[in-house]
Amino acid sequence: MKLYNLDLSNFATKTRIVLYEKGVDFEKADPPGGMGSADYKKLNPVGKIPALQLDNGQVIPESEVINEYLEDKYPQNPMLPKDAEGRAVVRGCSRFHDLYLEPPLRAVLPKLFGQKLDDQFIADKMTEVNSRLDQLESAIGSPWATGANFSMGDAALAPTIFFMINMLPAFGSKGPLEGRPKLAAWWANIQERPSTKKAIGEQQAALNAFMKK
Ligand SMILES: N[C@@H](CCC(=O)N[C@@H](CS)C(=O)NCC(=O)O)C(=O)O
Repeated sequence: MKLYNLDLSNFATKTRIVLYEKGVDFEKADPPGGMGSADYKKLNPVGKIPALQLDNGQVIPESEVINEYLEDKYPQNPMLPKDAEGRAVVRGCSRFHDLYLEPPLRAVLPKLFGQKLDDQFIADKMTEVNSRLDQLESAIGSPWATGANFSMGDAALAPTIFFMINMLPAFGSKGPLEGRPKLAAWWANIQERPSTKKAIGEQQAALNAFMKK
C-alpha cells in the first residue's frame, strides 16, 4: 500500500495518524511531479494530497474516504465507536474540521508561499478561524475530542491545530490554545499519544525544513 504524501500536509498527516494507530504497513511516496501536477492527476484527478494506492492499483483519494476505508479494512484499534449514534458524533467532528475549521486557515496559506493577500481579507479569515475555534472549545470532549476514545475526530483536528499553533500569530491572531482551556488540555493529550507524536513530529520536521528555505 502506498500513500501519496507530504509530511507537511495536514490532510496527509490526518491519514498517517490512522495508519500509525492501526499499525498498518505502508510506503510513503511523493506525488509524481508534485501536488496538482499533470502526472499526479493521472493517479488522482483532483491533484490533492493524500491519496492511497492499494496493492491492486486502485487509488483512493480524500483523507476522510481513506480513513473510512482503513477503518473498514483494518478494524483493529477502532477509530469509530460501534453504535450508530457514536459514529455520527465522530463523523460530525471530522466534518466540522474539514468543512468549517480548516478552510479559513487554508485561505491565508498562499501568503506563506509569497502570494500577496489583502490585509482585510486576512483579518476576516482570522475572525472566522477564531469563531470556529470557540465553537470547538464549547464542543470538545475529554480526554479526546469526542470523549473517552481516541477517534477519527482527533486525527482530523490534531494536524490543523498544529498548523494553527505555529501560524496564527504570524497572521495577527492569538494562538488557538490561548483562552481555550479544554482545547489546551486536549492538545496536551495529543502530544503524549504515540501515533500523533510520530505523525506530528514528521509534520514539525517538514515545517522546520520549509521555514529554512
Ligand atoms: N479534501 C481533501 C483536501 C486535501 C488538501 O487540500 N490537500 C492539500 C495539501 S494539505 C493539497 O493537496 N493542495 C494542493 C492542491 O490543492 O492542488 C482531503 O481531505 O484529502
